[in-house]
Amino acid sequence: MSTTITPRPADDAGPPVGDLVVSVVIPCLNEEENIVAVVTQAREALVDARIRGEVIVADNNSEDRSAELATQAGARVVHVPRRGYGSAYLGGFEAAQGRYIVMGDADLTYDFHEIPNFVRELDDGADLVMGNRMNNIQPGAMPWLHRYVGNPLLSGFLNALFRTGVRDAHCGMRAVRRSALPAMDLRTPGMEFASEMVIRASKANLDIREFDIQYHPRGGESKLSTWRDGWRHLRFLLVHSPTHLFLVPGLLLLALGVAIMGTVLLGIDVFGRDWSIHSLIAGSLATIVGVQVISLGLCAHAYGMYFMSDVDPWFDRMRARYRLEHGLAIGGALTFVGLIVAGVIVVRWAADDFGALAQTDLAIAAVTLMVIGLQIVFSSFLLSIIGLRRGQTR
Ligand SMILES: Nc1nc2c(ncn2[C@@H]2O[C@H](COP(=O)(O)OP(=O)(O)OP(=O)(O)O)[C@@H](O)[C@H]2O)c(=O)[nH]1
Ligand SMILES: [Mg+2]
Repeated sequence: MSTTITPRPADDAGPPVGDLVVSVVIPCLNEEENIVAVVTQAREALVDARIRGEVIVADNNSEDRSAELATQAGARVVHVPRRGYGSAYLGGFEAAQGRYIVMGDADLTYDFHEIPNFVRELDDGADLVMGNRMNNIQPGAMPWLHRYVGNPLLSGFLNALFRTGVRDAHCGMRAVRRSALPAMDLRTPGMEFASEMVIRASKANLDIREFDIQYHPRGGESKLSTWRDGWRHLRFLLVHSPTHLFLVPGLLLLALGVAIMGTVLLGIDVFGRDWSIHSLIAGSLATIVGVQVISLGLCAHAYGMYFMSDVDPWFDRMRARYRLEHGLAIGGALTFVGLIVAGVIVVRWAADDFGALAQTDLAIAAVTLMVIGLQIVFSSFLLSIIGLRRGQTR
């Protein structure tokens, strides 16, 4: 690489001029025990590797001397008013001037001498390069719960939903091509920022790579709250995947409901039992909830597409093929069939001289059809309304 060293004096807090290759961005909240060593190591790593770079510390008004010490150690300190790991990075990214951004914690858990390895991958065309800590965790570096439960479960769930191929999605040491950031459109303020980067890079079809790094015990106090931050990651995964949050459970419920109702209404013998009324009510409930949840999923997809530029190819194809009128026709037809079934009940009742009413099976079927028909009619309108903003109503 044809880069030159530009070591800066510790008291120079302004941005260096010229074409910078690497901006090391370090989020920092009350890390006065570590920050000098971390900034010094990052600067040394740049000098040793003859990479022209800068070190930025993104601080959220640390209550200790972190910001002052970071400046003294030669970092450019960016004060980010909004609290949070993600907010700190977003502020740091805005200030960064390098072609590449290398990210790492201010707690001595990562070795900034890895910088050239990240740069090599980026030079080779990668957009996002992830460290993978899981094969090299030093004793005492990661609690048992995080190592064997939290990280594998959350990374596994992330890959089940988004197929990113990244094995350690929460690794704090990573590097990104600065010009790839607009495509990633990052926005989350908290620790879930780590997941967001991986998911958005994958959705934007960026070149993501990963290699093994060491993970060392932390100096100072952890800012990670296992349950709160674990939940924030999980919540982020769920709300960014309407297919898995709504459509998969909705379709399963619908299939189950229809199967149960069909079995009872057609009098199919299962285990030689009479599965009558109670099963039918359960089947009806599953059918209605299933349709409702699917409708919510479609609306969530439409919202993602029109308001978040989050386009799922199959949803886009479906949107192109189906119009509001298709939904109204399907919903209207189901409601109509439900009304016919209800009419049959009334006719039979009349034929029985309005005697005792005992057509519960048919009544449940009629009500179910009418409910899901009306749900589909109104959900179709809602889907159409969500598209109004961009004049995409269909
Ligand atoms: N500016 C800023 N930095 C933060 C905030 N929360 C955490 N950090 C920094 O982000 C990095 C990651 O936080 P850590 O506490 O190390 O969390 P972790 O790496 O997931 O877990 P441990 O290293 O085990 O504590 C550290 O450098 C923190 O100082 C925040 O709200 N604002
Ligand atoms: Mg850390």
